[in-house]
Parts: sequence; C-alpha cells; structure tokens
Amino acid sequence: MPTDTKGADLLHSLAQTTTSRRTFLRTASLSAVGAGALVACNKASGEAPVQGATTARSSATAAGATGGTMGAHDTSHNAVAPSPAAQADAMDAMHEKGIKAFPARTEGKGNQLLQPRIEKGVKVYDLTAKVVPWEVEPGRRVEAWTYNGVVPAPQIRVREGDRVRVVLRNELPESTAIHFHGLELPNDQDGVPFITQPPVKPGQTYTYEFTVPNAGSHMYHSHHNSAKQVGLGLLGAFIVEPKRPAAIEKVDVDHVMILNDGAHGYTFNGKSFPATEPIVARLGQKLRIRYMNEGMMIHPMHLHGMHQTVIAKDGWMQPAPWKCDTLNIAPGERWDVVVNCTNPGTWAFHCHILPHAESDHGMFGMVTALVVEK
Ligand SMILES: [Cu+2]
Repeated sequence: MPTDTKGADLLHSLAQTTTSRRTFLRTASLSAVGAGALVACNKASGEAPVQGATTARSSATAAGATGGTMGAHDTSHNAVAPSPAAQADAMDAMHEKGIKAFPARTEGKGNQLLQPRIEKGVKVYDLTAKVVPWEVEPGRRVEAWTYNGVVPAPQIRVREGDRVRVVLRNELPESTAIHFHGLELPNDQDGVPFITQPPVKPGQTYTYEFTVPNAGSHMYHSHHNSAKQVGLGLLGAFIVEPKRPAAIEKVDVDHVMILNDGAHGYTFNGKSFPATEPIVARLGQKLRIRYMNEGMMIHPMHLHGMHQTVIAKDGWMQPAPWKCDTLNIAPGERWDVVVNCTNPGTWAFHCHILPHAESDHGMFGMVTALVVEK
C-alpha cells in the first residue's frame, strides 16, 4: 500500500478498480506467465503455499490449486522456464492487483445499526434467522446463515439499564437459539438449548426480554450447533453504552471489527480482503476499535504505524490502559482499544498469523487498512 498516497485519493482510485481478485487470479493462473509463476511459487515454498488457510473455499486456495494443476506436475511440454526476474514480476503483479482492488465492492453489508421499535418503553428488535447467499469477496458467493440477511447481523446498540426485547423468528432448516454473549442476564434468558430454554424449532418464534445489566462490547450469536451456525454467520455485535463513560472512551471514530474463521474463510465483518472495509480517520482523531472474535482460532491483530492502547477486555474497563502494537484476540473475547491517529498515511492492518492474511498470490482474508487523512 503506498504510504505516500492520501487516504481519500487512494480510496477514490481504488474504488474505480473493477477487476475482482478472483477473476484476476483465474486469469493469471490460466496465462502462460502466470501459470509459470504459480508453479515456481508452489515449488519454492514447498508443499502448499496457502494450505494454512483452512477454508477450502477461499479463492486463494482455489487459485493455488489451479496453479498447481496447471503446471506443477506437468513438465512434459514445458519448453523454457521463465527467468527468475519474470517469475518475480508475475508474482508481484498478482500482489499489486490484489492491493489495487481494495476496497472492492461486494453485495451486502453487515453490522449496520438496527433501530428498535419502542413498545411501552421497551426497545424491541426483530431478528429473522434465515439462509441467504452472501458475497464474501468479489464473485465468491457462499451460503450464509444470518439474522436479517446480513453477516455480521445488524448491530444492536443500547444503554446500560435499557429494557430490551429480542423477537427471534427461525426460518432456518435447523433449530436455533440466541445467546447474548457477555451480558450477565437472568438464567432463563441465556439462550442455551436444554440448559436454559428449549430449542427454537424451524418456523417458531421465541422472545427474549431483559434489562441490560452491564456495559461494554458484547456479542449475540447462536448457541445451537454453533460451530456450524456461528461459522455460517449467525453472529452480531451487542454494544452497551455505559451510563458514565470514562474520559478515554470519548472518541471520534468507533469501529466494530468482528473476526471469523468458519466456512466463509478468514473474515472481518463478513468480508475477506480486498472486500474488507478500510477504517478512515483524520489526523489527530481518536479511533476506538472493538475487536470481537466469533471464530475458532486466535487472531493477533497488528496495526502498522501507531500503537494501540487497550482500554477494555470483554466489556470491562482495564484498571489502567496499556499499550501494544499486536493484540491477541481469542475466540469469544472482546478487546477495546483506542488509537491516537497521529501518523498520516494508509497503514496495513491485519491478523499476524500470516497464512490468515497473505499467500504467494497476494493478500487475502484478514487484511484491511487504517487510513489517516491529513
Ligand atoms: Cu488470524
């Protein structure tokens, strides 16, 4: 990413790019030079450059497989191997195209604020669990299990002490239930089938109602067949604003970043790079990031150029803020950090388990950018 490019210019120019990375990879892997480069990449890095990515459906994996099939074991009519310089150029071209496609447009956007209906002072949220197609990155559509048709689910944002009702309609082919992860609710509102409630069968509607007890960055998700159901998208942010915010919580930009690593691949807010959303702030602004891990793996989140100040863990304010540049986010955890945006430019921002973020074919998965505009 060019650090000397103004964020707005970069975003504008990147938005004009219509080449999808998947299309590009397919094209590249079918061209003679591209196939040669992919063969070389596969050989150079050993067995499989992208098998660290557990998603068999990731385009990087698919492209890697295509590259391997095209040439790795097919040397019978391979007259002249490309020179190392040509191989490097071909590989770099793939990386560059991936970056230039960012931020790529895709259908559907999750994590948008859900406005409640107010009924006698109660904030009422209607959620319909249903299966929809979901575009994770340009041209890659997957089956998603969603609340209201988006991944992540619509964001619920309330205040400490609010009375909340959540009406769940199940249009899935399986039973389900909602667990409000992090909220210290009465037992019968905890959302775990056969422990605190019966499963909500297909076609049924189930109502949760409670007074919001504790502030912080929380989540809601399925707690039934959850490795599958949460992996497919039944998850969202449940943010509780405190009655008395701490001074350090007064920020200019508030960004929720939900990590997942299920059947859709490595995603931030339901999208894989280059379709991930950049975070944009102006020089001197304070940015809050609310990390939430809905996946099954740890993801150490690394921001280039500026440190992160950790202010809260699982919704609880830390006794004292502390600084880091890489913060490990384990499954189920929420970490809140503040970034003082003091360093202008477009900064890489990614999971530092590198096979979750980059392959021979370029960046993918858990990569985005923080753009600090002058
Ligand atoms: Cu990761």
